[in-house]
Amino acid sequence: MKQALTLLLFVLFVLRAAAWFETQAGTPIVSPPKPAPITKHGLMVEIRDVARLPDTRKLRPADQDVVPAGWARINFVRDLPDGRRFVNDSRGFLYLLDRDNHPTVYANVAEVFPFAIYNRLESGFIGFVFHPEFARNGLFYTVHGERAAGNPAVPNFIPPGYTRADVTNHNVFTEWHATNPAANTFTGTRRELLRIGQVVANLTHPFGDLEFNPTVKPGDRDYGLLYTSGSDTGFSNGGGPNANNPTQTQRLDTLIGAILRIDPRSASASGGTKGIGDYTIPAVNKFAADGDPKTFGEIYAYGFRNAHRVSWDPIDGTMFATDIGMNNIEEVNIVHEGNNYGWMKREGLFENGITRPGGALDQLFPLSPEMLHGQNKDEFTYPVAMYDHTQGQAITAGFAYHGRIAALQGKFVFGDIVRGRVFVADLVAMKKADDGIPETVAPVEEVQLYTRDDRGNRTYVTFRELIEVANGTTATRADLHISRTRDGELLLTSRQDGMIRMLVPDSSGTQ
Ligand SMILES: [Ca+2]
Ligand SMILES: [Ca+2]
Repeated sequence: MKQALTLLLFVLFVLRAAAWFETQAGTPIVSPPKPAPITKHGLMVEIRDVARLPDTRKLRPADQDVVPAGWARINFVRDLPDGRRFVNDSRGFLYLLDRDNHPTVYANVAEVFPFAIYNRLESGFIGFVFHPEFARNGLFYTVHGERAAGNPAVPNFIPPGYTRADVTNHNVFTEWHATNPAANTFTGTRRELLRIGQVVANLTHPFGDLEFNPTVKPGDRDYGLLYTSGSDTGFSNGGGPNANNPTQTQRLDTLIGAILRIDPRSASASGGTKGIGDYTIPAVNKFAADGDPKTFGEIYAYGFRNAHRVSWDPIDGTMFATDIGMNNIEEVNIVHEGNNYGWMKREGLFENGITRPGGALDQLFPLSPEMLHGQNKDEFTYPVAMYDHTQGQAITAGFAYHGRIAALQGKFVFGDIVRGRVFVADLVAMKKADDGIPETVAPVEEVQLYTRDDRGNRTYVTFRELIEVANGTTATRADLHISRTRDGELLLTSRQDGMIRMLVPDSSGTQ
């Protein structure tokens, strides 16, 4: 019954979307299109505080900190199989939470990267991930941003057509080797994997996510391979003379705009083909096996603007990427190796104006009805769920949920970074929308969050209100990020208040 209802809603949504697109066809759209607003349909989930990181507000001079008033700036929470939980403050600390969720510094990342910068939304110590065999090999990986000025390090990669003189910032992947993986503070060595030069004015859209596919086992062809987010490295709106440059996208002879898949082992250790940095190109990668030296073997899928998070459905291994749009459309994509996800030629189900003579990045043009219906095909893969900028400004991570909260089971849970709204789309509908037909997309609905006090009383809240209460001041951005625990539950964090919160089954039964 529930499945039938979902299907009915899906069909209704498709018909409605089709009608909407029909009326738009042929006319340039220079203001944000307005599909149906995302509304609530009775889905309510309890949210509870788990832990708060130490206050690092005074760590950097105010002019070197993107949000000086932010208590701590969390991007990722990661659990190890042994139960230890780690979390980063992008101001430069990797913390370990003990069983009582008390944080201690595991590694002082800022200390070892003196050229790191902290003045952008995605900057400083941006992300980290543990190797699936960390318990045995002690390996984990970080990504951070540095300034180029005065920096003696030489990038392994500079976008085609530019030289080192054009490089403004660096985006760096590092492998850390813990001498004793069981220790609760890091001691060990580091090895730089890849250093990418960015040439736009600001550190915009750096690679920020490193992931291992958690759904595969030793022996699988995907096991131990490191995935990255997909990034145009600021060639859309990174500022300065080199921004707004569509010629840097839609090509395979670059790392720009692509989700990469690499074997993090040095080629000297693996015996395989060396990549652009100190890592190995997986021989199984499509663009490594194509016999074409002009297509970079690191590329897994391409055509992304800022696919800043990737994740997998633990049930069937479906890979997702949430791609932050320019002025108009936020996308959830199902990722297939070798596919082209459209940026800068496409944004959502639209042609982006930048690729037309006299056009601009903030303009959209509708696809023809034949294209939308899938009667005519192009070379692009379109999103399976999306929303526009009347509803939010930047999509968060998203996860296929199969945890303890009944209301969220079978949903893809995501949200909007800026507004802090929490959204879901039905996984069955999303997978059905992965059909090569642009206009079929899964409907999105909003989750109503609530807290319970000591007496069990329910209070309806927004994520942003929770931050404002924690900080005792208003927040211009929610800076919502989402992480997944080792047992599949969801942690909501913010770069504003340093609190880790969890979505939990309703606690009224336990009061
Ligand atoms: Ca190739
Ligand atoms: Ca579709």
